[in-house]
Amino acid sequence: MSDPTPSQEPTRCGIVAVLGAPNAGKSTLVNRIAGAKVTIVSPKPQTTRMRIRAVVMQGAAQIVLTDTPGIFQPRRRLDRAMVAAAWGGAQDADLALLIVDAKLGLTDAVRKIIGGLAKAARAPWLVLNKTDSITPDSLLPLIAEVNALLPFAETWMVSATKGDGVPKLLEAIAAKMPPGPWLFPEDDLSDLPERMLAAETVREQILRQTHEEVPHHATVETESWVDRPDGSARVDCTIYVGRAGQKAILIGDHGARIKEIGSRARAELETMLERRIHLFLNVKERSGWDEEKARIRALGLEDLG
Ligand SMILES: Nc1nc2c(ncn2[C@@H]2O[C@H](COP(=O)(O)OP(=O)(O)OP(=O)(O)O)[C@@H](O)[C@H]2O)c(=O)[nH]1
Ligand SMILES: [Mg+2]
Repeated sequence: MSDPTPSQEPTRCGIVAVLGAPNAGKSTLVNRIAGAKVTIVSPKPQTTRMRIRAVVMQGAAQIVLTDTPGIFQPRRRLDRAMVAAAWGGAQDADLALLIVDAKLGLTDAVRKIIGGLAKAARAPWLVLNKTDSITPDSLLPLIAEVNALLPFAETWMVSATKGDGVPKLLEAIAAKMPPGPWLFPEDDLSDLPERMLAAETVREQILRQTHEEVPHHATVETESWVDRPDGSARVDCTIYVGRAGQKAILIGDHGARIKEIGSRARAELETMLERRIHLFLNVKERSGWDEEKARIRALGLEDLG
């Protein structure tokens, strides 16, 4: 049998929550640290709707990285469940990272999150992201401004898309993990079940290919997953939208948009799962789905009423 820690270094393990305002680059950073795509990314805010775990090995340390939904002022029942999932992630963590879009700086949304973090027992770390899109001399005033609100234990500057600063951040996180046994098998990169992965991959394409109100008024559920003897799988997903107009946009001229969403999502899934996928999408109009318990629970979220 092979020894999992040939260096004899005692194992360490910890949970790290990645928090911040919508669109700060949390999921991009999680994927960059994990070295693989575990969570969907889009240019639109409120992309991530649930907590998604990525297990990252760094020497004798296992880092259980938790991507969370962006924290914002919730209006819908769905929003409330998303924001609660994000704060829940912070509570369970050994270390919380606050990701801030350095270009946007200290917005009201960031101030509110800092207010929430101030109640936590452990001082979080500040991670200024998108450093590729700013001039470096704006960073020091921003760091001072943020730390005046709450003294962060450490401050890091990264570009999640380019990777600048990420290896050093990863090393520092690993060094901070408390001694203890690993919580997950080493090769257990993510916790997303295949059905959820399929739904999320379709949703990512909706976020990328449609605009205005459509992405935030759409949800995707995998209705059935059938493994075929030839190694392929037939996957049927339902997309719920709030209104007839949104359904029309999603389907597009002669079905062109939904076809493109399906074909890109299928290609992505085939790459991730390394098998052939036959993906079938069915669009349903369902007004008020974002207030429905069953739809919220289907996202793996806890309904708060
Ligand atoms: N220029 C630049 N863009 C970035 C960087 N990191 C992320 N982005 C972009 O920011 C947008 C949002 O990225 P996400 O990773 O989805 O952001 P998020 O914080 O997970 O967003 P939510 O899930 O909606 O809360 C995408 O268009 C990313 O490509 C970065 O380091 N530099
Ligand atoms: Mg995200």
